[in-house]
Amino acid sequence: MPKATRKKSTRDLLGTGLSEGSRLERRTHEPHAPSMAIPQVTITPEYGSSLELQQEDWGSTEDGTLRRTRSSTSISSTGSSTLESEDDLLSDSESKGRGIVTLEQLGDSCEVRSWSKLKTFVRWPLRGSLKRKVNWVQLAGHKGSFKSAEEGTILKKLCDNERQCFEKLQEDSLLPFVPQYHGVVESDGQGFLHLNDLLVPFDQPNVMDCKMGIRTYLEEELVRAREHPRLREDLYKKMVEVDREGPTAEEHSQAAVTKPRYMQWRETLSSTHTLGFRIEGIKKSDGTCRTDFKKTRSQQDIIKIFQDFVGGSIVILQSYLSRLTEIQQALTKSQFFKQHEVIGSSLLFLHDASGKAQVWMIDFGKTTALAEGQLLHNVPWKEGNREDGYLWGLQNLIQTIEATIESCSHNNQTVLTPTHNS
Ligand code: I3P
Repeated sequence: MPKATRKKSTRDLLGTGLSEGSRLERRTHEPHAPSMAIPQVTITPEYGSSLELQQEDWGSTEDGTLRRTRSSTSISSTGSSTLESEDDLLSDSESKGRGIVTLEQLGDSCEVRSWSKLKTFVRWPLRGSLKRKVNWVQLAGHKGSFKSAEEGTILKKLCDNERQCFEKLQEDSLLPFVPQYHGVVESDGQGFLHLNDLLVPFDQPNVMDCKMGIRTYLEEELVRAREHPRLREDLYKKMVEVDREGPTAEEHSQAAVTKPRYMQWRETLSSTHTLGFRIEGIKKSDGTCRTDFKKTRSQQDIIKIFQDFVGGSIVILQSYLSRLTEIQQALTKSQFFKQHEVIGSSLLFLHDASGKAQVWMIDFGKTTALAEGQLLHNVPWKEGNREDGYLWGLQNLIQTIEATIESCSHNNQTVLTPTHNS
């Protein structure tokens, strides 16, 4: 394997910390909108009796279309770890993954052996006597997808589709809003995207992952589910954990559901359908993590969660608002955005007690190239039109932050000017 060249980036938002003599062998790659009616897509599975549970992921073909692979994944984005393997810390027992988890309980207690799908990594210094240093936890997403790297950077399991996105983004107006990309590296025989750790500039950050768009699965997944329906017991279990009434009688009798069915149920239950974004997970500086937002749908509920997330700070909300507005403006200029369907991508919110606040666009594993101008990003999705609702969701997110600022101002006024009864 040739020693790869490192791309020096002029952008230094978060610092790279790449050192010579890295143990990583490098490869050559361098790096209020109208309400939207969501048509229900009918899946007509030929329910079979054998339930084969497989972990599949999306990779891309040379022409840029996505295909299922077994090795790549639409995972996220940020962090670093001193663990040898994140699986040591996090694994599959959904039953424990529903509520608040205190990070101090991590490590040997295995309290968070809980989330089978873990997306956003959060670096977090843990207190207490752990046998080894643990400074990571994931909020959501695919487990085992991240590795530690040189200081200030992380390795994210290679998904070729995401690699292509990062490479195209290097020349795009969205560049200041995505994690700095240092190319592809190989470690222990596996490929990884080498990215900046977004948490580095923060001291005990508060972190929130919001998944964007009105749709979280690809149209290709629907087609596949119709042609080759695969029943999944794990998704059925996740469904009944949240809502016993979720599955149909037939699904109950089979104790399994197809993935598009599960994804659509998730979207309808949460604010994905009503607002075009949903909260996936929150880690607060007090050490708690919440991932129990599957039923969080109304704007009022989201406002309360945002308010709690920022501790009522209008300054932080205003920073978030201005960053989101910058992202919105960059999206309108972006060639990349004009030419891609953006599915399953998140906005990562970060702030700390100093008042520093940032928002980053992350997770491009399911972002697919399309002909320029094919998508408007703010009109309803109908099977075949590929619309993702990203701009619509962003506009609603901005409005929700504005409403949260109003609500915080009102609360502050109430505190400052109590009513006096004479
Ligand atoms: C998961 C979530 C992930 C999805 C995963 C779901 O549900 O929707 O985005 O992975 O599918 O199980 P939940 O958030 O309720 O845990 P992809 O985005 O990669 O499709 P999977 O189980 O097939 O990995």
